[in-house]
Amino acid sequence: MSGAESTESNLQENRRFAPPAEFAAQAHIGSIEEYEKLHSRSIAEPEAFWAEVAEQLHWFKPWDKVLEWEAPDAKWFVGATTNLCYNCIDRQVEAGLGDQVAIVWEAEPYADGQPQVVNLTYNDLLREVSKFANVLKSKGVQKGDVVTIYMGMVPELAIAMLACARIGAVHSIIFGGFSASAIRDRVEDGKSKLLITCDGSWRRAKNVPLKANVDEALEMTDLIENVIVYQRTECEVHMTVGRDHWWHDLMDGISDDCPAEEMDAEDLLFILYTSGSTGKPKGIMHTTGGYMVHTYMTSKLTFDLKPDDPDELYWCTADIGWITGHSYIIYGLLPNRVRTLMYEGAPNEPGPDRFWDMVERHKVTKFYTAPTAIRAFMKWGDEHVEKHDLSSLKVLGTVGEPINPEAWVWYHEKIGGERCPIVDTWWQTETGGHMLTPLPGATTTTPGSCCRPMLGIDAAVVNSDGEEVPNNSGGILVIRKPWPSMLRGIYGDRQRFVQTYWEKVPGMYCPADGARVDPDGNFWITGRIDDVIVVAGHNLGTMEIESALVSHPDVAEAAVVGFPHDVKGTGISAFVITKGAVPAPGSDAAEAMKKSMSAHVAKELGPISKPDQIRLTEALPKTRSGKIMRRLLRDIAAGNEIKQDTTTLEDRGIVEKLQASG
Ligand code: 6R9
Repeated sequence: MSGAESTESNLQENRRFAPPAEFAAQAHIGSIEEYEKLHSRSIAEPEAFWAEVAEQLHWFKPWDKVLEWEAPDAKWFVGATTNLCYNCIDRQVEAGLGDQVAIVWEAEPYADGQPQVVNLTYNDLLREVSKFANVLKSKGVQKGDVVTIYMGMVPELAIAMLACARIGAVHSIIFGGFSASAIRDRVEDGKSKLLITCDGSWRRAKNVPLKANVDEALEMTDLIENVIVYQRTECEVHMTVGRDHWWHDLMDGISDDCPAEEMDAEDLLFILYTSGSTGKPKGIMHTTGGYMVHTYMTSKLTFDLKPDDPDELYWCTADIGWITGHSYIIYGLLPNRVRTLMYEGAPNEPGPDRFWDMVERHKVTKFYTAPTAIRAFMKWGDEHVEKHDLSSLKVLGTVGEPINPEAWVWYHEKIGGERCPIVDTWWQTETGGHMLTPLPGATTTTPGSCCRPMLGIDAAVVNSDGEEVPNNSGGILVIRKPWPSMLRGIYGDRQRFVQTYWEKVPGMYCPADGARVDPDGNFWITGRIDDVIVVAGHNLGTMEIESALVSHPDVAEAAVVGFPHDVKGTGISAFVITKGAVPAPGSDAAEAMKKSMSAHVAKELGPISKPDQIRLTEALPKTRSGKIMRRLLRDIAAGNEIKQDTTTLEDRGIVEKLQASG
């Protein structure tokens, strides 16, 4: 089964799954009629609708106006002040609920066969976050400064980000799987002067050398004045005197009194980099008030969160280094006063049942993961699932890429015991929170479709003139009205922001995904319409991988495309023109060269960008005007028969050669 086949078969998909009556009866939104009524009103009267949601949160000063909109610039909750960290923590403490658990953390590796689990209450968080906020201040961090965070999945990562939000510093979190040059690029783009990291992080019982990667990055830029190092794996690290400080030394004896800064609703909360279709990653900007309101509401509705149920335990398996972790491990969850589970390590360590073992031991109620993980579990075998009691689960979610119906049905049967509604959530780093998704108590789902727009979201599928296309015809997905957690820009690049998102279909937000709407009004995402590929749920720019390849000494030119991959959804296929003679296909020299190129990409960009296939060649199929025929490369990579017209090719023999070299 592959991603591409699934798109084909989706047109025939006709299975329907209604929410179980018992679930619907207790849900925040319990019928499709109720959803439709609320949705229509949210589109007709957006300001009144969002104001009612915002009123459920804490504001130091109320807004004068809900929305000021002049495309592409939105200002939400104009004139209001608030603090997201305050809404995550202090509010619960002030309501007398400080002893309740906020974050449950499970470590890797398992010590003595017993997993180490840490519970952090709202009181614990308030103390630790306030202390660390004072540490940041003591190092000169001020409101508006960009703080870079490059850590593993330890509670201190949550503490660090919340501490930034508390004092109004803008965090820029870098996924721990990225390499030194990615750190350098982001530090320089954000002009960041302080960086927080760990000595190392645990993944599959191996130490990931985070601090060593930072050291390498900081040899390439001198912007960073202070590095704070949290000790996790106790691996050997080099500490540069005057620049590097241990987290525990700085926290020792510092005051735990640090009131939350009053932030303007439109003050920058964080930047998070996402791949674009040109080489350079985009620093997506999110601001305080709107992002808070949207992630709060969508967490509550999509997962039907119940703060007053003492058994409620929500688990999103993403890394906090991605938007999913930002919005749906921390910022959307804590204001909902629901326990959120964070885990360190990998889905198959210590065994291929790690997730199900965790669900059983912790009695997880709401579970959110990616299709790529689901497909991996399918492949590893049902026996790892069947030995665990998963009866605590109530809602299952997916995010990151289209889910093929087979994986959806497996998730429904094997994990959800045919009783849990599945929410297939479509959204992006740029949208901040859920945009298209079923609501678990209201929506009759169909495998592979992310169903309907979230409340307040005006989504449509249009042609390039912005006109809606008929049902079941493919088109461009657009969002026609502003929403609170929309990106406010690309850090330092106004022009790119306007061009990337607002010019394809004038006046509407264009996420660069293709889609269609079926006759029931359900949305189906058909894939990216730009040069971004979604690999194992991660956005990768093909251009970025191409530039990494070209910086290898043996590479003259490279073209990268996606191809259907059983587990990752999309795999990475690279076509490389070598500088010297092309080694014979299958020879040791060819294999060694490919290996060295792969390792080079992993080093430049991180292991997730490593090509799954490399074809070494003396030429690439190009049109006479010199354009690489990417569509043709996609077919070759997928092993498809070439049906396209290749008459415009400069050298037609090249296609056969490439097919033979795969
Ligand atoms: C949250 C996140 C965004 C891109 C997006 C789309 C793809 C995400 C999806 C989905 C189909 C879903 N995508 N969720 N495609 N169905 N439920 O993943 O953000 O990393 O920015 O990626 O991922 O192509 O445009 P981000």
